[in-house]
Amino acid sequence: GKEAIGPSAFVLRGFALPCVDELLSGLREVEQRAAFRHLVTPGGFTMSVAMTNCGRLGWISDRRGYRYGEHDPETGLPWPAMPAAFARLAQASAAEAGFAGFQPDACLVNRYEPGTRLSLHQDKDERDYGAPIVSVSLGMPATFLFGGLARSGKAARIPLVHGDVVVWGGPDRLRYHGVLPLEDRPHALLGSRRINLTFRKAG
Ligand code: MD3
Ligand code: FE
Repeated sequence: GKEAIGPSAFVLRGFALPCVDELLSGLREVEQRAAFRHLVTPGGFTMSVAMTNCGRLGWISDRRGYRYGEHDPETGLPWPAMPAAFARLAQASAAEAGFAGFQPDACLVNRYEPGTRLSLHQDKDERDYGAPIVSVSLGMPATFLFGGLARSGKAARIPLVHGDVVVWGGPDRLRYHGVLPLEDRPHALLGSRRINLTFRKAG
């Protein structure tokens, strides 16, 4: 099923379920080479979400700002390659939502624990806003906040569970969004964690 949550934003319920095993083994490879870490914002706050990346470009934040780069600043090594199962799912999800030919060069991996939240923000660090963004939810359920083009507007609350995929593009690409603090509702495979894979064309 394809649920529209905006003019060009869709939830694909359970779309990732057939490839969860492959995604989780890909994730283990990625986190072995590039460990999860808590980044610091330019304002000096430590993010409650732990992050890592795979693909050619990785998203990072530090006191100097937000940006994409080819190397993990912790190790100096290139980010791990995007596992084939990640790239296939991202492309198939985008196509399902009407964005044929999506070729992400960046996958940000977010790890949430009980109490972790992501405050309302826009994704503005990518070069080309023409490409969609694909997000895959694994593990504990979360409530996603989907606002408008201004921070002040009222945000819709969208429940996301293990296996759900969301695709944003076109006029919805710059909408404010965030994640409410996670409740502790342990998941059979992932325990008290939520993993979100966010695929982007950043370069
Ligand atoms: C809505 N992560 O890492 S991607 C992020 O659950 C982020 O970890 C969310 O927001 C998470 O920046 C899910 C959701 C997302 C990405 C881009 C969007 C939602 C969006 C662009 C426009 C509107
Ligand atoms: Fe975001």
